[in-house]
Amino acid sequence: MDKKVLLISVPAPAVTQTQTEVDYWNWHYALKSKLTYPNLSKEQLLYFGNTENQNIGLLSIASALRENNIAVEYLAPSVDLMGDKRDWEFLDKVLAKVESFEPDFVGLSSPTCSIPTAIHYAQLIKSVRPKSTTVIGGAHANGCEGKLLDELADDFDYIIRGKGESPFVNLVLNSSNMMGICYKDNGIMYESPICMAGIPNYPRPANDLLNIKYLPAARVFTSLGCGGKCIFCVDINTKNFSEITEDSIIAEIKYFYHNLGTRYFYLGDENFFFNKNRAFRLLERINSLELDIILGFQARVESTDENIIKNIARFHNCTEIQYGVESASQTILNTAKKGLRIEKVREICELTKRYGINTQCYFLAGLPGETRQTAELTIGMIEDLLEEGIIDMAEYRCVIPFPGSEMWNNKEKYGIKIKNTNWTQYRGENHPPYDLSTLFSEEIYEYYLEGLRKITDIYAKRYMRDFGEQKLDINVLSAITEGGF
Ligand code: B12
Ligand code: SF4
Repeated sequence: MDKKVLLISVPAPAVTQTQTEVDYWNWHYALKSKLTYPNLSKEQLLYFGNTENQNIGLLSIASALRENNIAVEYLAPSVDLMGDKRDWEFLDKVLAKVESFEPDFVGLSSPTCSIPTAIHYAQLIKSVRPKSTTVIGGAHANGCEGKLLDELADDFDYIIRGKGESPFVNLVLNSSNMMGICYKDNGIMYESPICMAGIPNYPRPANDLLNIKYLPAARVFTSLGCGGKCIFCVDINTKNFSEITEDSIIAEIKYFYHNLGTRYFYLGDENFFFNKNRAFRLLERINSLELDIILGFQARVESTDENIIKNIARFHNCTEIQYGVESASQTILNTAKKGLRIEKVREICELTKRYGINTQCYFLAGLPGETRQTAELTIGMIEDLLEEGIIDMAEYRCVIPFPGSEMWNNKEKYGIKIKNTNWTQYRGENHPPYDLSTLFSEEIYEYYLEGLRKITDIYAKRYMRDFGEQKLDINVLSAITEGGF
């Protein structure tokens, strides 16, 4: 009999934001709606939260399963399930689907903060359909080993670590190839190495499974990995930079444009300029499609230069480049293995602005070695760059030592004392679940809030100056906050 697989993207638990965070995100997205997504109407912006429906990892697995004639269904949150009701209404949907589809396997994709929810889902799925086999994968599972892996195996039948396409197919087809698949039997843990099967195995995500009709903004990867070594990173692809075929990227863009009304594409590669010639070729091809779309990119400061920016600027439809900066302290950057000279940040952002492209930079509070002085230095740098108009937007969060990161694996070396493994707390907007030898959790959190307050003040002044005292539409802003890039 043919096997059936249900794939579920487990939502992040709802958080109650402080007023500081509410204000910050409102002004952040008010600005972004003008600078980065100027082509999207109010109606389109209201559907922004649908980006959460796009779990590219699961959609790739779905594609691989289908190639092997395995029936697949896919469920992920969307804008019709926003706010407080989201958690339980999505769960209702999941359980109804389990009853109607009767899957043999249920695959759950979860970051660390959603693991308690994923466990709850797995238990309820088993109570509705005891015959189904539960499989957990994604960012948290990828980073688990030893005791954490053992604990995970108590709640799920199988754990798949690394790229999930081949292992999931092998599991469903009952293959003897157990690469990437871990499980516990009679109290004994069977652990297989993390699967890193490369790009030839990366099928185009099965985007037709997205259970939404409208996706005004979409993320498209053109490559995976970045060649970097940041100690806080848990991206499994980092060490193996790989490129997705150009034809499949073009097909994906056309699919989103024509079928889901996408008008903003975020080429979310960790480092879009890793292979410059390819990046330019790709942009030429996207441009020659002559679609009324806008593009945004993410890149590494150290891989960017004037020639690249000049080339990007030739395409009238690029509104934003995002750069990861993390800290203003060179010592902290060096400890974090960021591979970034701090003076390059100003230089590259200035160049980007000179060519008419908006800039957004990412910063972190609480990296190893953070002190009062370095936290203040970073906040001061953010303020200066924003006030001078060198960067347009800044995101500032607390760093989290996720399982699997170098920070997690070497806590003592980096002066990190984990306070708890209450996984729901493992996200950058919460009180950090750790103390540093140089700063307590509460102090890091206070700097995070102080940074947000300062950014918000500058945002508000800039918005008033450039766009006047327009009334902000709170519905639109909270919709973008759900899914903005
Ligand atoms: C795109 C993205 C998003 C998107 C889409 C998320 C989604 N559900 O897919 C949005 C913007 C919505 C998002 C939101 C969040 N994200 Co996010 N996101 C990413 C990002 C940049 C890329 C992920 C991706 O698509 N990669 C490409 C695909 C092909 O690879 P993949 O996801 O790793 O999937 C492969 C394997 O992991 C595995 N796999 C994945 N799922 C499953 C499931 C099963 C059953 C199996 C077998 C295998 C498997 O197989 C896949 C195919 O090979 C990563 C950073 C990164 N570069 O990895 C962060 C990242 C995954 N996000 C992260 C976080 C923390 C969040 C949020 C909690 C942020 C927040 N504070 O609210 C939310 C949680 C939302 C959620 N419930 O997933 C962390 C997770 C770390 C962790 N251990 O928890 C990451 C690693 C970034 C980071 N370092 O902080 N995110
Ligand atoms: S720049 Fe650093 S954090 Fe970003 S993907 Fe590369 S190694 Fe990971």
